[in-house]
Amino acid sequence: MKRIATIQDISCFGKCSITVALPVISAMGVECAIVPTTVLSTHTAGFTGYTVRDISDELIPIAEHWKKENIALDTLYTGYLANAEQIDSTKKFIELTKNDKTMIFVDPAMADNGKLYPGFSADFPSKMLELVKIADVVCPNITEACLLLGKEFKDEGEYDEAYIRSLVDGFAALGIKETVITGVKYGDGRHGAVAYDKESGEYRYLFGENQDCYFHGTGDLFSSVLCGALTKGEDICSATQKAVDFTIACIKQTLPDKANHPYGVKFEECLHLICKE
Ligand code: PXL
Repeated sequence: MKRIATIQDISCFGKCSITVALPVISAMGVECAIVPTTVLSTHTAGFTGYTVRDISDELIPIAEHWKKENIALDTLYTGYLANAEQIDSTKKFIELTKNDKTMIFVDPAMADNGKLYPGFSADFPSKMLELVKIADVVCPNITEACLLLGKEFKDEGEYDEAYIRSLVDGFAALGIKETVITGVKYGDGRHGAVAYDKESGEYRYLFGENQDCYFHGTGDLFSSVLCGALTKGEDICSATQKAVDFTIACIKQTLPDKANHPYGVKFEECLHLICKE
């Protein structure tokens, strides 16, 4: 059985980060160890007055204990991190717990729709870039890719394939082996992700049907499926297609229930789609 350790926050309510990664990765038949960095009453997008407790001073003691126990990790998967200090601790955690075969998977979850999430200052992306640079695989959305690479953000309808290609090339130039750009929508109804494998030079579009709506937490669902499938040994194209298909299935499952829309997608009712055969 493969083993992933994921380093991100616990948002007690709101279906994102660890509360998504743990069930999704487990359903895929991969062990998911968790390293919580912050406990929040809810996520920060759309709720106000949420509570926040930083518990990242536990990261290094946890890593040192795991090292002593010789806990071998196939993948280290990082998601939302709340501040620059957590990025420093996460880098140290990775350094202490990885071995030569561990895949470093970084979802630089910090922004969407052209804007940083609440609470991040403008210099946060340059700090996140330090983590991205040590990754084997990254899966930013277009906003995150632009902020990390210092490129101009273009909204849906304003970009073409050459623009998306320039983002992928930016990550390849940093030495990252596999890049997946999420949330790519072309005007012809194609909506999905672009995957690039530096070694083979293969560059592919993996599209699904466009769903004209926004749900919080779908980025975390996407990256959890992608990370789980890559850890199981799937190639980047089939792993990305699996993540696209699952995310769309979860959105479709939720669409008819309008009252529930602010509370994320009903991924629980779709887990059977990714269950280990
Ligand atoms: O889904 C990313 C995410 C994770 N965790 C917290 C968040 C967000 C996005 O806003 O606020 C706490």
